[in-house]
Amino acid sequence: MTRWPVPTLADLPGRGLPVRLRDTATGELVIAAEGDRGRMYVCGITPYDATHLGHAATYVGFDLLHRAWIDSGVEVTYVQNVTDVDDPLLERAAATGVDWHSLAVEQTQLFADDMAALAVIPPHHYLGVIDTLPLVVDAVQRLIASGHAYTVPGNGSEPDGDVYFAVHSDPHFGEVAHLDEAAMARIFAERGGDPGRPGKKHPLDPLLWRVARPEEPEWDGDRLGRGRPGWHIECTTIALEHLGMTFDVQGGGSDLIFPHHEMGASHAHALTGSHPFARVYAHSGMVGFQGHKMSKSRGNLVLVSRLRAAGEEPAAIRLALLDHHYRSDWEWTDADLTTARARLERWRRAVHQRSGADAAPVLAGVRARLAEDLDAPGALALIDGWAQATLTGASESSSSESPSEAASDVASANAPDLVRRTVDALLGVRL
Ligand code: 5CA
Ligand code: ZN
Repeated sequence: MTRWPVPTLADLPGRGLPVRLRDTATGELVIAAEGDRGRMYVCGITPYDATHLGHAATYVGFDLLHRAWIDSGVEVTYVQNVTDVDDPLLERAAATGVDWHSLAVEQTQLFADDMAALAVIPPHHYLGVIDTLPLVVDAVQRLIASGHAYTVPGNGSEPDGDVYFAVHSDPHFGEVAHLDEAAMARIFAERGGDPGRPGKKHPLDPLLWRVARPEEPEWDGDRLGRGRPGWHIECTTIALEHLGMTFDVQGGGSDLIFPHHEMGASHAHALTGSHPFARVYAHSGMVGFQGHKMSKSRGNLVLVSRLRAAGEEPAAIRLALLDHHYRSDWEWTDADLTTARARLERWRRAVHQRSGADAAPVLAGVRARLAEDLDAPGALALIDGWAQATLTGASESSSSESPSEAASDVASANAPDLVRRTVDALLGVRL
Protein backbone atom coordinates (compact mmCIF):
# COMPACT_ATOMS: atom_id res chain seq x y z
CA MET A 1 0.00 0.00 0.00
CA THR A 2 1.21 3.51 -0.72
CA ARG A 3 1.61 5.52 2.44
CA TRP A 4 0.75 9.17 2.69
CA PRO A 5 3.49 11.80 3.28
CA VAL A 6 5.06 12.17 6.73
CA PRO A 7 4.19 15.58 8.25
CA THR A 8 7.06 17.67 9.55
CA LEU A 9 7.08 18.04 13.32
CA ALA A 10 8.36 21.16 15.06
CA ASP A 11 11.32 20.73 17.43
CA LEU A 12 10.74 20.96 21.16
CA PRO A 13 13.22 21.46 23.99
CA GLY A 14 13.62 18.61 26.49
CA ARG A 15 11.71 15.35 26.54
CA GLY A 16 8.14 14.18 27.04
CA LEU A 17 7.10 11.81 29.83
CA PRO A 18 6.41 8.07 29.44
CA VAL A 19 2.81 7.67 28.27
CA ARG A 20 0.34 5.57 30.23
CA LEU A 21 -2.73 4.10 28.54
CA ARG A 22 -5.85 2.50 29.96
CA ASP A 23 -5.60 -1.20 29.02
CA THR A 24 -8.93 -2.68 27.96
CA ALA A 25 -7.90 -6.19 29.05
CA THR A 26 -7.04 -5.30 32.66
CA GLY A 27 -8.68 -1.90 33.17
CA GLU A 28 -5.33 -0.63 34.49
CA LEU A 29 -3.24 2.34 33.43
CA VAL A 30 -0.12 0.82 31.87
CA ILE A 31 3.10 2.38 30.53
CA ALA A 32 2.54 2.02 26.80
CA ALA A 33 6.15 1.46 25.69
CA GLU A 34 8.63 -0.71 27.51
CA GLY A 35 12.04 0.92 27.32
CA ASP A 36 12.97 2.96 24.29
CA ARG A 37 10.92 1.12 21.66
CA GLY A 38 7.21 1.48 20.98
CA ARG A 39 5.48 -1.03 18.73
CA MET A 40 1.90 -0.23 17.79
CA TYR A 41 -0.66 -1.88 15.53
CA VAL A 42 -3.87 0.02 14.79
CA CYS A 43 -6.53 -1.73 12.74
CA GLY A 44 -7.04 0.05 9.44
CA ILE A 45 -10.08 0.77 7.35
CA THR A 46 -12.24 -1.48 5.26
CA PRO A 47 -12.10 0.78 2.21
CA TYR A 48 -15.60 1.98 1.48
CA ASP A 49 -17.39 5.03 2.95
CA ALA A 50 -14.02 6.38 4.05
CA THR A 51 -13.14 8.52 5.91
CA HIS A 52 -15.96 9.30 8.31
CA LEU A 53 -15.36 11.24 11.51
CA GLY A 54 -15.41 8.07 13.60
CA HIS A 55 -12.48 6.68 11.61
CA ALA A 56 -10.75 10.07 11.79
CA ALA A 57 -11.22 10.30 15.57
CA THR A 58 -9.67 6.85 16.03
CA TYR A 59 -6.59 7.55 13.89
CA VAL A 60 -6.09 11.04 15.33
CA GLY A 61 -6.35 9.48 18.81
CA PHE A 62 -3.55 6.99 18.15
CA ASP A 63 -1.57 9.71 16.37
CA LEU A 64 -1.38 11.47 19.75
CA LEU A 65 0.35 8.40 21.15
CA HIS A 66 2.70 8.30 18.17
CA ARG A 67 3.63 11.96 18.68
CA ALA A 68 4.00 11.63 22.45
CA TRP A 69 6.24 8.60 21.95
CA ILE A 70 8.47 10.50 19.51
CA ASP A 71 8.59 13.41 21.98
CA SER A 72 9.68 11.11 24.80
CA GLY A 73 12.50 9.60 22.75
CA VAL A 74 10.76 6.30 21.98
CA GLU A 75 11.65 4.70 18.66
CA VAL A 76 8.27 3.93 17.13
CA THR A 77 7.27 1.13 14.78
CA TYR A 78 3.69 1.67 13.67
CA VAL A 79 1.82 -0.91 11.59
CA GLN A 80 -1.59 -0.72 9.97
CA ASN A 81 -3.60 -2.88 7.60
CA VAL A 82 -6.21 -2.15 4.97
CA THR A 83 -9.01 -4.73 4.85
CA ASP A 84 -9.21 -4.53 1.09
CA VAL A 85 -10.78 -7.99 0.67
CA ASP A 86 -13.68 -8.78 3.00
CA ASP A 87 -17.41 -9.50 2.91
CA PRO A 88 -18.69 -5.95 3.64
CA LEU A 89 -16.54 -4.46 0.88
CA LEU A 90 -17.54 -7.15 -1.62
CA GLU A 91 -21.21 -6.75 -0.67
CA ARG A 92 -21.04 -2.97 -1.14
CA ALA A 93 -19.33 -3.37 -4.53
CA ALA A 94 -21.94 -5.90 -5.65
CA ALA A 95 -24.85 -3.76 -4.39
CA THR A 96 -23.62 -0.67 -6.22
CA GLY A 97 -22.45 -2.49 -9.34
CA VAL A 98 -18.81 -1.43 -9.11
CA ASP A 99 -15.67 -3.53 -9.28
CA TRP A 100 -14.61 -4.34 -5.69
CA HIS A 101 -10.93 -3.73 -6.40
CA SER A 102 -11.54 -0.31 -7.99
CA LEU A 103 -13.71 0.64 -5.00
CA ALA A 104 -10.95 -0.42 -2.60
CA VAL A 105 -8.23 1.45 -4.50
CA GLU A 106 -10.28 4.64 -4.79
CA GLN A 107 -11.33 4.63 -1.13
CA THR A 108 -7.84 3.80 0.14
CA GLN A 109 -6.55 6.84 -1.76
CA LEU A 110 -9.30 9.03 -0.31
CA PHE A 111 -8.38 7.82 3.18
CA ALA A 112 -4.70 8.60 2.58
CA ASP A 113 -5.56 12.12 1.41
CA ASP A 114 -7.73 12.68 4.48
CA MET A 115 -5.05 11.37 6.84
CA ALA A 116 -2.44 13.62 5.24
CA ALA A 117 -4.77 16.62 5.54
CA LEU A 118 -5.37 15.81 9.21
CA ALA A 119 -1.58 15.61 9.79
CA VAL A 120 -1.71 11.99 10.96
CA ILE A 121 1.77 10.43 10.89
CA PRO A 122 1.57 7.43 8.53
CA PRO A 123 2.36 3.88 9.66
CA HIS A 124 5.82 2.51 8.84
CA HIS A 125 4.30 -0.68 7.46
CA TYR A 126 0.96 -0.38 5.68
CA LEU A 127 -0.40 -3.57 4.16
CA GLY A 128 -3.45 -4.84 2.36
CA VAL A 129 -4.78 -8.39 2.28
CA ILE A 130 -3.26 -9.10 -1.10
CA ASP A 131 0.19 -8.04 0.17
CA THR A 132 0.05 -10.65 2.92
CA LEU A 133 -1.61 -13.68 1.32
CA PRO A 134 1.34 -16.10 1.40
CA LEU A 135 1.94 -15.32 5.08
CA VAL A 136 -1.71 -15.89 5.93
CA VAL A 137 -1.81 -19.17 4.01
CA ASP A 138 1.27 -20.34 5.88
CA ALA A 139 -0.23 -19.32 9.24
CA VAL A 140 -3.51 -21.15 8.57
CA GLN A 141 -1.66 -24.29 7.48
CA ARG A 142 0.37 -24.20 10.67
CA LEU A 143 -2.78 -23.79 12.78
CA ILE A 144 -4.27 -26.88 11.12
CA ALA A 145 -1.07 -28.86 11.64
CA SER A 146 -0.97 -27.94 15.35
CA GLY A 147 -4.61 -28.88 15.90
CA HIS A 148 -5.89 -25.33 16.50
CA ALA A 149 -7.83 -25.23 13.23
CA TYR A 150 -10.01 -27.61 11.25
CA THR A 151 -11.85 -27.82 7.95
CA VAL A 152 -15.61 -27.91 7.78
CA PRO A 153 -17.29 -30.28 5.33
CA GLY A 154 -19.52 -28.87 2.63
CA ASN A 155 -23.29 -29.16 2.52
CA GLY A 156 -26.02 -28.23 0.06
CA SER A 157 -25.24 -24.52 0.17
CA GLU A 158 -21.53 -24.34 1.10
CA PRO A 159 -18.53 -26.00 -0.57
CA ASP A 160 -16.11 -28.31 1.18
CA GLY A 161 -13.00 -27.02 2.92
CA ASP A 162 -13.60 -23.72 4.78
CA VAL A 163 -11.14 -23.55 7.67
CA TYR A 164 -12.14 -22.48 11.19
CA PHE A 165 -10.18 -21.72 14.34
CA ALA A 166 -11.08 -23.65 17.50
CA VAL A 167 -11.38 -20.80 20.00
CA HIS A 168 -11.29 -23.03 23.03
CA SER A 169 -7.93 -24.47 21.98
CA ASP A 170 -6.48 -21.22 23.38
CA PRO A 171 -6.54 -21.26 27.20
CA HIS A 172 -6.35 -17.45 27.16
CA PHE A 173 -9.43 -17.00 24.96
CA GLY A 174 -11.69 -14.38 26.56
CA GLU A 175 -8.96 -12.43 28.35
CA VAL A 176 -9.14 -9.33 26.15
CA ALA A 177 -12.85 -8.55 26.32
CA HIS A 178 -13.92 -10.50 29.44
CA LEU A 179 -17.42 -11.16 28.12
CA ASP A 180 -19.76 -13.93 29.19
CA GLU A 181 -20.88 -16.59 26.69
CA ALA A 182 -24.21 -14.91 25.97
CA ALA A 183 -22.61 -11.54 25.19
CA MET A 184 -19.96 -13.19 23.05
CA ALA A 185 -22.59 -15.10 21.06
CA ARG A 186 -24.65 -11.97 20.48
CA ILE A 187 -21.77 -9.68 19.48
CA PHE A 188 -20.08 -12.35 17.35
CA ALA A 189 -23.24 -12.65 15.23
CA GLU A 190 -23.54 -8.85 14.95
CA ARG A 191 -19.93 -8.28 13.87
CA GLY A 192 -19.25 -10.59 10.98
CA GLY A 193 -19.32 -14.00 12.73
CA ASP A 194 -21.33 -17.03 11.57
CA PRO A 195 -22.43 -18.87 14.73
CA GLY A 196 -24.94 -21.01 12.83
CA ARG A 197 -22.56 -22.46 10.23
CA PRO A 198 -23.15 -26.26 10.31
CA GLY A 199 -20.08 -28.38 11.02
CA LYS A 200 -18.28 -25.94 13.32
CA LYS A 201 -17.00 -27.35 16.61
CA HIS A 202 -18.16 -24.28 18.55
CA PRO A 203 -20.50 -21.50 17.40
CA LEU A 204 -17.86 -18.84 18.21
CA ASP A 205 -15.13 -20.42 16.07
CA PRO A 206 -14.10 -17.79 13.51
CA LEU A 207 -13.29 -18.29 9.84
CA LEU A 208 -9.61 -18.53 8.86
CA TRP A 209 -9.86 -19.45 5.17
CA ARG A 210 -12.87 -19.30 2.87
CA VAL A 211 -12.52 -21.57 -0.13
CA ALA A 212 -13.34 -20.17 -3.56
CA ARG A 213 -16.95 -19.44 -4.48
CA PRO A 214 -18.24 -18.31 -7.86
CA GLU A 215 -18.27 -14.49 -8.23
CA GLU A 216 -15.83 -14.00 -5.34
CA PRO A 217 -12.14 -13.05 -5.58
CA GLU A 218 -9.81 -15.98 -4.92
CA TRP A 219 -6.09 -16.64 -4.59
CA ASP A 220 -3.77 -19.62 -4.42
CA GLY A 221 -3.99 -21.14 -0.94
CA ASP A 222 -1.42 -23.93 -1.35
CA ARG A 223 -2.81 -27.00 0.50
CA LEU A 224 -5.86 -24.97 1.58
CA GLY A 225 -7.03 -24.74 -2.02
CA ARG A 226 -7.98 -21.50 -3.74
CA GLY A 227 -9.86 -18.96 -1.64
CA ARG A 228 -9.43 -15.89 0.55
CA PRO A 229 -8.50 -15.22 4.19
CA GLY A 230 -10.80 -14.61 7.12
CA TRP A 231 -10.67 -11.22 8.81
CA HIS A 232 -8.93 -11.69 12.18
CA ILE A 233 -6.05 -13.82 10.89
CA GLU A 234 -4.97 -11.02 8.54
CA CYS A 235 -4.33 -8.55 11.34
CA THR A 236 -2.63 -11.24 13.46
CA THR A 237 -0.33 -12.24 10.62
CA ILE A 238 0.63 -8.66 9.76
CA ALA A 239 1.29 -7.76 13.39
CA LEU A 240 3.41 -10.88 14.01
CA GLU A 241 5.39 -10.28 10.83
CA HIS A 242 6.16 -6.60 11.40
CA LEU A 243 6.06 -6.23 15.19
CA GLY A 244 6.51 -9.72 16.59
CA MET A 245 5.27 -11.34 19.78
CA THR A 246 4.70 -9.54 22.28
CA PHE A 247 4.27 -6.01 20.94
CA ASP A 248 3.19 -2.95 22.91
CA VAL A 249 -0.15 -1.55 21.79
CA GLN A 250 -3.00 -3.11 19.85
CA GLY A 251 -5.31 -0.24 18.96
CA GLY A 252 -8.59 0.39 17.23
CA GLY A 253 -12.13 1.46 17.98
CA SER A 254 -14.07 -0.17 20.83
CA ASP A 255 -16.21 -1.98 18.24
CA LEU A 256 -13.15 -4.18 17.61
CA ILE A 257 -12.64 -5.42 21.19
CA PHE A 258 -14.81 -8.43 20.47
CA PRO A 259 -14.59 -10.51 18.39
CA HIS A 260 -11.75 -8.98 16.36
CA HIS A 261 -9.08 -8.35 18.98
CA GLU A 262 -10.09 -11.32 21.11
CA MET A 263 -9.81 -13.68 18.12
CA GLY A 264 -6.66 -12.04 16.80
CA ALA A 265 -4.97 -12.54 20.17
CA SER A 266 -6.01 -16.20 20.32
CA HIS A 267 -4.69 -16.81 16.80
CA ALA A 268 -1.34 -15.36 17.87
CA HIS A 269 -1.21 -17.41 21.09
CA ALA A 270 -1.87 -20.56 19.07
CA LEU A 271 0.69 -19.69 16.39
CA THR A 272 3.52 -18.80 18.75
CA GLY A 273 2.82 -20.79 21.91
CA SER A 274 3.34 -17.63 23.91
CA HIS A 275 1.18 -14.95 25.51
CA PRO A 276 0.06 -12.17 25.46
CA PHE A 277 -0.21 -10.92 21.89
CA ALA A 278 -0.10 -7.25 22.92
CA ARG A 279 0.91 -5.82 26.31
CA VAL A 280 -1.78 -3.15 26.07
CA TYR A 281 -5.14 -3.17 24.30
CA ALA A 282 -6.23 0.42 23.73
CA HIS A 283 -9.62 1.32 22.31
CA SER A 284 -11.11 4.56 21.16
CA GLY A 285 -14.74 5.39 21.86
CA MET A 286 -17.43 5.46 19.22
CA VAL A 287 -18.38 8.72 17.53
CA GLY A 288 -22.11 8.98 17.01
CA PHE A 289 -24.23 11.06 14.71
CA GLN A 290 -27.99 11.61 14.75
CA GLY A 291 -28.39 9.37 17.78
CA HIS A 292 -26.45 6.32 16.61
CA LYS A 293 -22.87 5.12 16.20
CA MET A 294 -21.57 6.62 12.95
CA SER A 295 -21.40 3.58 10.70
CA LYS A 296 -21.29 2.59 7.10
CA SER A 297 -24.04 0.06 7.61
CA ARG A 298 -26.43 2.71 8.97
CA GLY A 299 -25.24 5.40 6.57
CA ASN A 300 -25.25 8.24 9.16
CA LEU A 301 -21.89 9.55 8.02
CA VAL A 302 -20.03 12.83 8.09
CA LEU A 303 -17.07 12.42 5.74
CA VAL A 304 -13.81 14.29 6.23
CA SER A 305 -13.51 14.70 2.46
CA ARG A 306 -16.95 16.38 2.27
CA LEU A 307 -16.07 18.81 5.04
CA ARG A 308 -12.80 19.59 3.25
CA ALA A 309 -14.54 20.03 -0.08
CA ALA A 310 -16.93 22.47 1.63
CA GLY A 311 -13.91 24.57 2.61
CA GLU A 312 -13.44 23.42 6.19
CA GLU A 313 -9.84 23.73 7.33
CA PRO A 314 -8.43 20.29 8.32
CA ALA A 315 -6.78 21.85 11.40
CA ALA A 316 -10.25 22.82 12.65
CA ILE A 317 -11.55 19.28 12.04
CA ARG A 318 -8.60 17.87 13.97
CA LEU A 319 -9.16 20.33 16.84
CA ALA A 320 -12.84 19.39 16.96
CA LEU A 321 -11.87 15.71 17.34
CA LEU A 322 -9.22 16.48 19.97
CA ASP A 323 -11.80 18.21 22.15
CA HIS A 324 -13.13 14.73 23.10
CA HIS A 325 -11.10 12.23 25.08
CA TYR A 326 -10.18 9.34 22.76
CA ARG A 327 -11.84 6.73 24.98
CA SER A 328 -15.18 8.50 25.35
CA ASP A 329 -18.23 7.86 23.19
CA TRP A 330 -19.58 11.13 21.88
CA GLU A 331 -21.99 12.61 19.38
CA TRP A 332 -20.81 14.84 16.54
CA THR A 333 -22.74 18.08 16.03
CA ASP A 334 -22.07 21.21 13.98
CA ALA A 335 -21.23 22.97 17.24
CA ASP A 336 -18.04 20.91 17.43
CA LEU A 337 -16.74 22.68 14.35
CA THR A 338 -17.95 26.12 15.40
CA THR A 339 -16.08 25.76 18.70
CA ALA A 340 -12.96 24.45 16.96
CA ARG A 341 -12.88 27.28 14.41
CA ALA A 342 -13.15 29.91 17.14
CA ARG A 343 -10.45 28.18 19.20
CA LEU A 344 -8.11 27.97 16.20
CA GLU A 345 -8.61 31.64 15.46
CA ARG A 346 -7.93 32.61 19.14
CA TRP A 347 -4.81 30.45 19.35
CA ARG A 348 -3.51 31.93 16.09
CA ARG A 349 -4.03 35.46 17.31
CA ALA A 350 -2.16 34.60 20.51
CA VAL A 351 0.86 32.94 18.85
CA HIS A 352 1.19 35.89 16.51
CA GLN A 353 1.72 38.31 19.41
CA ARG A 354 5.26 39.63 19.81
CA SER A 355 5.35 38.33 23.37
CA GLY A 356 3.20 36.11 25.54
CA ALA A 357 2.56 34.54 28.92
CA ASP A 358 5.19 32.08 30.17
CA ALA A 359 5.20 29.07 27.84
CA ALA A 360 7.47 26.61 29.68
CA PRO A 361 4.67 25.52 32.06
CA VAL A 362 2.39 25.09 29.03
CA LEU A 363 4.79 22.68 27.34
CA ALA A 364 5.31 20.77 30.60
CA GLY A 365 1.57 20.71 31.23
CA VAL A 366 0.65 19.47 27.76
CA ARG A 367 3.27 16.73 28.07
CA ALA A 368 1.84 15.72 31.44
CA ARG A 369 -1.76 15.69 30.17
CA LEU A 370 -0.86 13.55 27.15
CA ALA A 371 1.19 11.14 29.27
CA GLU A 372 -1.91 10.49 31.35
CA ASP A 373 -3.95 8.35 28.92
CA LEU A 374 -3.75 10.94 26.12
CA ASP A 375 -5.84 13.63 27.79
CA ALA A 376 -6.18 15.90 24.75
CA PRO A 377 -9.10 17.94 26.18
CA GLY A 378 -6.91 18.71 29.20
CA ALA A 379 -4.10 19.78 26.86
CA LEU A 380 -6.46 22.02 24.88
CA ALA A 381 -7.60 23.70 28.09
CA LEU A 382 -3.97 24.57 28.93
CA ILE A 383 -3.44 26.19 25.54
CA ASP A 384 -6.75 28.05 25.97
CA GLY A 385 -5.52 29.42 29.29
CA TRP A 386 -2.22 30.55 27.80
CA ALA A 387 -3.95 32.17 24.80
CA GLN A 388 -6.30 34.03 27.09
CA ALA A 389 -3.49 35.27 29.34
CA THR A 390 -1.45 36.30 26.31
CA LEU A 391 -4.26 38.15 24.58
CA THR A 392 -5.30 39.87 27.81
CA GLY A 393 -1.66 40.79 28.52
CA ALA A 394 -1.25 42.17 25.01
CA SER A 395 -4.23 44.45 25.34
CA GLU A 396 -3.06 45.68 28.78
CA SER A 397 0.64 46.06 28.03
CA SER A 398 2.00 49.57 28.09
CA SER A 399 4.99 50.95 26.23
CA SER A 400 6.85 51.91 29.45
CA GLU A 401 9.01 49.15 30.83
CA SER A 402 11.59 49.02 33.61
CA PRO A 403 15.09 47.67 32.80
CA SER A 404 14.68 44.92 35.44
CA GLU A 405 11.99 43.36 33.31
CA ALA A 406 14.44 42.77 30.48
CA ALA A 407 15.26 39.11 31.32
CA SER A 408 11.65 37.97 31.58
CA ASP A 409 10.99 39.84 28.35
CA VAL A 410 13.32 37.46 26.52
CA ALA A 411 11.29 34.50 27.75
CA SER A 412 7.98 36.18 27.00
CA ALA A 413 9.16 37.09 23.51
CA ASN A 414 9.93 33.41 22.87
CA ALA A 415 6.68 32.23 24.41
CA PRO A 416 4.40 32.47 21.37
CA ASP A 417 6.84 30.47 19.27
CA LEU A 418 7.23 27.77 21.94
CA VAL A 419 3.47 27.38 22.22
CA ARG A 420 3.16 27.26 18.43
CA ARG A 421 5.74 24.48 18.35
CA THR A 422 4.07 22.62 21.23
CA VAL A 423 0.72 22.65 19.43
CA ASP A 424 2.38 21.59 16.17
CA ALA A 425 4.52 18.72 17.48
CA LEU A 426 2.26 17.27 20.17
CA LEU A 427 -1.26 18.04 18.98
CA GLY A 428 -0.63 18.01 15.21
CA VAL A 429 -2.25 21.40 14.66
CA ARG A 430 -0.41 24.02 12.64
CA LEU A 431 -1.07 27.57 13.76
N1 5CA B 1 -10.87 -3.03 8.72
C1 5CA B 1 -11.43 -3.22 10.02
C2 5CA B 1 -10.35 -3.33 11.08
S1 5CA B 1 -9.17 -4.59 10.69
C3 5CA B 1 -12.38 -2.08 10.38
O1 5CA B 1 -12.92 -2.10 11.45
N2 5CA B 1 -12.54 -1.15 9.44
S2 5CA B 1 -13.55 0.11 9.60
O2 5CA B 1 -13.38 0.84 8.36
O3 5CA B 1 -14.84 -0.35 9.90
O4 5CA B 1 -13.05 0.97 10.78
C4 5CA B 1 -11.75 1.55 10.77
C5 5CA B 1 -11.36 1.99 12.19
O5 5CA B 1 -12.26 3.00 12.64
C6 5CA B 1 -11.45 0.86 13.21
O6 5CA B 1 -10.39 1.00 14.15
C7 5CA B 1 -12.78 1.08 13.88
O7 5CA B 1 -12.82 0.58 15.20
C8 5CA B 1 -12.88 2.60 13.86
N3 5CA B 1 -14.28 3.09 13.84
C9 5CA B 1 -15.29 2.68 13.03
N4 5CA B 1 -16.43 3.38 13.31
C10 5CA B 1 -16.11 4.25 14.29
C11 5CA B 1 -16.85 5.26 15.02
N5 5CA B 1 -18.14 5.52 14.77
N6 5CA B 1 -16.21 5.97 15.97
C12 5CA B 1 -14.89 5.74 16.24
N7 5CA B 1 -14.15 4.82 15.58
C13 5CA B 1 -14.74 4.08 14.63
ZN1 ZN C 1 -7.87 -5.46 12.39
